[in-house]
Amino acid sequence: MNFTRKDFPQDFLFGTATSAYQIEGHAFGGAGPTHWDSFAATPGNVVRAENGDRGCDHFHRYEEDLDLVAAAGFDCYRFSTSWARVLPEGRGTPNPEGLDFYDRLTDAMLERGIKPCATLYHWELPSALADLGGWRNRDIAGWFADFTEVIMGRIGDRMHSVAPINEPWCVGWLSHFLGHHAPGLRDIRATARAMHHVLLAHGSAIQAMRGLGMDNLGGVFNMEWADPADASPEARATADLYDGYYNRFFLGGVFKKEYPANVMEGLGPHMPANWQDDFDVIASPVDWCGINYYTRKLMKPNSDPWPSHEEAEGPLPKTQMGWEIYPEGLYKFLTRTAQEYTGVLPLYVTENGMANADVLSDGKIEDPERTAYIEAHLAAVKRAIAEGAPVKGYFLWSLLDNYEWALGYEKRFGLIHVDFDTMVRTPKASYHALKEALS
Ligand code: GCO
Repeated sequence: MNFTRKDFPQDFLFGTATSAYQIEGHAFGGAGPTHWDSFAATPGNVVRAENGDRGCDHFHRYEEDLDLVAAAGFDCYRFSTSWARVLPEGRGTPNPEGLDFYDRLTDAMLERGIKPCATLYHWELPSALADLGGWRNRDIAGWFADFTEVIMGRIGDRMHSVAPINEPWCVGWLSHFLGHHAPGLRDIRATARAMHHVLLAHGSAIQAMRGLGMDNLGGVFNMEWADPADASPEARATADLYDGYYNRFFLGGVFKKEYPANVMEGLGPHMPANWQDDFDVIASPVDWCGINYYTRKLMKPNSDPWPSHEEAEGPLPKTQMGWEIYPEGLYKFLTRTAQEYTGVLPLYVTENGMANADVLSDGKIEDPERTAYIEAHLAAVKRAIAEGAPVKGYFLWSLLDNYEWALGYEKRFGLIHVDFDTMVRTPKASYHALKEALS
């Protein structure tokens, strides 16, 4: 790497991130069924109809995995708690094996000197709640607050930081408008409700954790920079709308108690009754703001109904996901978020990384592309800090190659290669480079 720890402020934290369903092995330990399991079992939704039954077998191998986190020199580990592992029916009686697992996982981090950074929900909704309408049902805010109390009642005393929901845009738009993620809906009314209820659930969980006496609570938002595909005012407006429903809707709700006007032109008629009355809960004060950043999109108009736009092919080099590599976007988001939404509140890059078609040869994986990606994005972070953005940490996505949702097990995001037949872990060259930079 072309940097070391010393290039960043002394209190700057380096971490790596994973999520429960992508690595644990959902078939183990008495977890209940989720909407991802039924989504994946439906033809056409997921590559080879793969699911998270085995994941990376982290449920059994978490100690080995945390040894690798510690050996790399990371300060923090960002993990998520599976709602259906803790409450197999979504509500009611907890699964003792599930609570015990997160308890052991937490202690295993502390024993290794790693700060536990939890996310309460990373996309696998218990099926029993999906049957009741899932994110379309306003009651989900209360169900989620109850789940929050159960899991944080057990491990909350040892958390370094907690965020309720990973990437509200994915829970709302990607899953209910584009239909790419569970529950796979393509319906604007469902989208408007899910977008609002996910923020109501976020605020309700923050309040529940304050009630438990917890602090260092935040929100984790994914952001994609949007540029117009050409110089026309129409293309500019489509990029602004993409920015509106992708980025500004969620920041606006949580930090300004308002949704962007260009987004409400489309979603307004489909919002749940009296949505304006929910902002006091949605905007419950948080202690930090997390940004997950991967790429940007070029947008142009089309003749479809609202939002009447589509992506154009971009000219920049791309990752295995087909995503353009655009570190400048991370710099822009860090500075813009501080200036327009969060002020002096600490910012964290809670996810950043790339998928690469890594191959194991002679027991080694050479992934210079990933090393370059990390260098370029950390340079963008440094630039933002130099200009006054209060960025306090960076989490690499991801520790392990894992289940990349609708794309199955073939998109390799890990610092560590996983052989999905044998479950053998092999650190890649980028892992070794990062370890040296952090030592
Ligand atoms: C995310 C994702 C991860 C994905 C990653 C790459 O939080 O964005 O939660 O689950 O694996 O983003 O697509």
